[in-house]
Amino acid sequence: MRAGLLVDNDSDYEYKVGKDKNWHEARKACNNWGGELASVTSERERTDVRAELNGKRAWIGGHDTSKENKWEWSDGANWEFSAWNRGEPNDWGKGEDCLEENFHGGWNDMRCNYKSNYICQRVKGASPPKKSVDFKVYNPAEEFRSYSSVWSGQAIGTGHARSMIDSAQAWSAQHNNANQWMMIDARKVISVDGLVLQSRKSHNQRVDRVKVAVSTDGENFTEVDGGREFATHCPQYKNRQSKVLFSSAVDARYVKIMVVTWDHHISMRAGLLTTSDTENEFMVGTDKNWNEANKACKRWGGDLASMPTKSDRKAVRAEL
Ligand SMILES: [Ca+2]
Ligand SMILES: [Ca+2]
Repeated sequence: MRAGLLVDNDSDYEYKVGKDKNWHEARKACNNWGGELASVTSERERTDVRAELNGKRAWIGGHDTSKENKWEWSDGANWEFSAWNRGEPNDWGKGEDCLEENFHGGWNDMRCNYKSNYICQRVKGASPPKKSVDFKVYNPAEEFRSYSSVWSGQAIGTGHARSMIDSAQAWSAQHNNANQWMMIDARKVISVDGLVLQSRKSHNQRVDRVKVAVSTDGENFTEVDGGREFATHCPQYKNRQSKVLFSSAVDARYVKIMVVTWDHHISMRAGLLTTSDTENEFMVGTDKNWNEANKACKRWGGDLASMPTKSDRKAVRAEL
């Protein structure tokens, strides 16, 4: 089973061979086609891939760009098979961090900027994804985030309980185990296309794989893409944002990001990718006590107005 993709039957994949791209360009071309550089996790998959290549050297999805000699597949599949040539990988010269097939019959690590052939794989019939530029990053305030546990039990919005994209810290869990999660409240039901993620700003701590569950009411949660594990591709020590796209948009107000694997410590920052309008809308009513007003707002699909920031208060006062 390829952990990075939904299906577990090799015959559900199709391949495409291209040429004259470096590894990163090749990966992008595969993404634009709706797939990834091929991952090769068994002798049988290798036979399929080599049949497509017909003897040509080509990039496949393996790389050790996150950490020298820690090889991984760009589609998130587990690294559980290899077919290195004798003496490889050797990280020759100024370094070789990308994987090619059919170099003298086997695998070779090669410098990633080398222009070569490449082979993509995708789930049969998958369509090219919407461009991530079509989505905007929605980064709700710290007040609208909650956590399974927080380092030192710090309060929401302080210390290690700050998970907004570009926050000075990151959410760090109290415990490192696979029961940890963080949740973002979008404040109303929106269409969520995926996540934007960052590792912790200045420590070698990140989350590598997550599952996602969503809810419109905060009580009944559904796992996105049937419980698929998403590779975060969060670079270490970096502020660079990394995007995770769901196979299709989901309606959600509450988005729960559940940690599966991590590096050093569970730490992450996150926002939502959406095409929805995320501005608040308001409704003003009359003649109710607080409890009645609260109920009326809930029936309308919202809440009594909160104003965690000055600009929120300004918007509310403008309505009144
Ligand atoms: Ca290397
Ligand atoms: Ca090499």
